[in-house]
Amino acid sequence: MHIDILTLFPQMFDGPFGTGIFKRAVERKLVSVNIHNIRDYTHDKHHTVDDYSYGGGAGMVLKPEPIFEAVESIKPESGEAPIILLTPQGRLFSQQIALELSKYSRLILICGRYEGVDERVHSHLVTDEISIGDYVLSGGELAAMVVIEAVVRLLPGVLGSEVSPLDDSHVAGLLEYPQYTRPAVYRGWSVPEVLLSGNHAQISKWRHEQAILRTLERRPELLDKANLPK
Ligand code: 4HQ
Repeated sequence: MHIDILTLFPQMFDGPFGTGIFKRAVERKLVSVNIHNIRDYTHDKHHTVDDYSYGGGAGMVLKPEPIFEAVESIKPESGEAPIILLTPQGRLFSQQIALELSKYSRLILICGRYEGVDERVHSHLVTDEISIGDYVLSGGELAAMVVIEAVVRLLPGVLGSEVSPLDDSHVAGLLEYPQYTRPAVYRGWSVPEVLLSGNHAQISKWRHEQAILRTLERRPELLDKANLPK
């Protein structure tokens, strides 16, 4: 998969992309990323990317021209890649959407700043709008990183063969069961007996029950969508 990111703060991506699973995926050529500075697509001497909002009001709006031109500069080779804007007005990001995006060979993500981007970017350039949740960020960069991290780990070969992303909690529609490691007793708190029993059928049953109980207590609305036997 190839990912293009449009941003005014390219340095923000250095940390996450230079670490861990993502770095390894890039090294193994399972994913490639190109970060484009929106400011590079301005033509005036001050490299202006924002302007006042027509009609007045506080805050600046990102101008359409540099964003259109940045996308057009990468578009010739991009084919049917979705052009995704990170915005609180987008569809709420989920594991289901991560899976959907993981099927594309190419993604283009646009990170806004200030009070937002000119409406013509929404209406005539982007093909998808995604929100990572109902809270306000200062820019779309962290939201883009969240989306990319969730998508990239679904690409074939990115996780080791030992772990399947299809076993993850939100895939099954339930929260994760409790996990323990050594020591068996820590400060007087013991690991549940069944996990030390070596009885794998009983362990599976216990974990499934715990996952359901936890989901019922903390996120009951998830149970409606989970496919559980009667
Ligand atoms: N933004 N999920 C970028 C967000 C946001 C979110 C606010 C997007 C500021 C300029 N993006 N604008 N929540 O809060 O995606």
